[in-house]
Amino acid sequence: MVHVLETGLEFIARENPNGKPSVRGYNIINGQLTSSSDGVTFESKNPALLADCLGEFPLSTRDDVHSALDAAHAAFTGWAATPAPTRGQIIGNMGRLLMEYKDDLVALETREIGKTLKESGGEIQEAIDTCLFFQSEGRRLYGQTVNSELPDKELFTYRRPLGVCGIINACNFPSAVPFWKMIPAIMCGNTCVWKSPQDAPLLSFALARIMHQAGLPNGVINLVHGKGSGAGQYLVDAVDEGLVNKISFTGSTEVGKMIGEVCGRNLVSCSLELGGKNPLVVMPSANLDNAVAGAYWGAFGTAGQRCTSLGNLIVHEAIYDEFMEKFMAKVKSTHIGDSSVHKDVLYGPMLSEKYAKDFMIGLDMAKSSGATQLWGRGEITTDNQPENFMGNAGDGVFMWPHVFADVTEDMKCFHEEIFGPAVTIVKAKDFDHALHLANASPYGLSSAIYTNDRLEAYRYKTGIKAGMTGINNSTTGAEAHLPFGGVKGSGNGTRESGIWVIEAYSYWHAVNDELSGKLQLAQMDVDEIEAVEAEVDWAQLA
Ligand code: UN1
Repeated sequence: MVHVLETGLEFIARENPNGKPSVRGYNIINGQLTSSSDGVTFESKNPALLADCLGEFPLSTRDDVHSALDAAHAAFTGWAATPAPTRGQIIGNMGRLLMEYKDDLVALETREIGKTLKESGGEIQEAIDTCLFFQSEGRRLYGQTVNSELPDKELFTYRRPLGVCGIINACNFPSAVPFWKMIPAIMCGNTCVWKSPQDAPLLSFALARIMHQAGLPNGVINLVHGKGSGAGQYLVDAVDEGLVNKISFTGSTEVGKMIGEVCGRNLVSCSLELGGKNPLVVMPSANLDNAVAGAYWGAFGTAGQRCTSLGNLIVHEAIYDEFMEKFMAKVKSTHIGDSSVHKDVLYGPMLSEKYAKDFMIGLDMAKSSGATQLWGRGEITTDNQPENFMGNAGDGVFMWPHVFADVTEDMKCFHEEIFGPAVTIVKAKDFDHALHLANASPYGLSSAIYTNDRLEAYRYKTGIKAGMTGINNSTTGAEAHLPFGGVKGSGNGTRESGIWVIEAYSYWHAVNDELSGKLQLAQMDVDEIEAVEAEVDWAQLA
């Protein structure tokens, strides 16, 4: 049965320049719309048009987070006992509802975080793909039957849910990533407290509401809005209070390490998807136009605000000049603007003013590292705009595309992620040097190589230390059924997506069923079969 719900949102009086409404947003705790316990709110603003306010949302308090945790604990037993295929059916309903509302959600995502409509479309599709994949996982969620070493005894394995999961995601993938986390979590029978990203509360609310509309029982997913240092921190603190059985976090390496420490000292499982300085190598045998297209998209698509965005572009010296000529021509032609108004822009604004501020700090770091700034002049303003900027620069937080060349391994900007439209370019002497450079940053999320030499591609794929590698492809483009995640500073080895993520949201329960009616001791009561003593000369047959 599908429960049809009103959005539950009220419009608030506000004159947005684009005529769009502002709403009073709510947390969703135990299926009920609630405000923060002290009534304090924060605003969500359209980064392409800062005067456009999407609404006011509860700045959740510690009490609110605790209410959400209480609801998740209360719902756990019933949800864990719900047959997995039924849980899968509800997840399937979610996917179908997302399809039905796709166009509206795409427009909302673009309004709230400024991604192009095409990219928002790709992202909602990734959430749909995740639902459709895990709908049928609900019919699998297999355990095994295992042979015992003793007679009249059976062994089994079962996947069991962990309990209450704290979900904290970033706003650059505000639909796909929380679905990557919560869909497998609930499919395995867990319940969740979801701390929405500070810069995407309205979209998060819509998604959580749609999850309930799909038939999700109250309390299985509880949404709390707020800031990382507020609601996010309260959720992490709750690990120390024994109220959380799992944290799944996507965000910075610095915060990820802090979460890992808290979880570690409590022996609570955590999934950490963190930063990256993703390398892309271009070798002389590559199709250069193809390599330029992949590097350009990797660096500047999504305004460089993907975890998988290109960081270090490593170009073999033999084709450096030719590659750079083509690459820079593309960079200089970049169309930038608000995609909900201007078609065919490569990228829109920064995700929010906060991301814009942090990006400017990253640019200063690159400059003071000693790199050569080939292109880019910081924030786009009315009197500082590139040729193909579309719209009014002062309306939102837009950035030039930036290219830093002559980067070397000893520079800070070689090692540190710059979250935004900036690429650092390194020249390589030969393949071994390129592979060395690709491995030399502290991260290991995504990586790529453009080459038409099969042995080189093989050596790159076996020599690179990264969770993901593209061959003749960009650093981005994960699909919903492949494992996503990194090594080194990019995470703690857990994976999102596909069947692999199930390990992150369930534990193995080994059960033995003794049917013999007596106590049989493993290892000790096992019949020992000795090999027959015989002198056989096999050499005779050779
Ligand atoms: C992220 O940046 O956190 O592969 C997720 C990609 C997307 C997912 C990125 N499908 O770039």
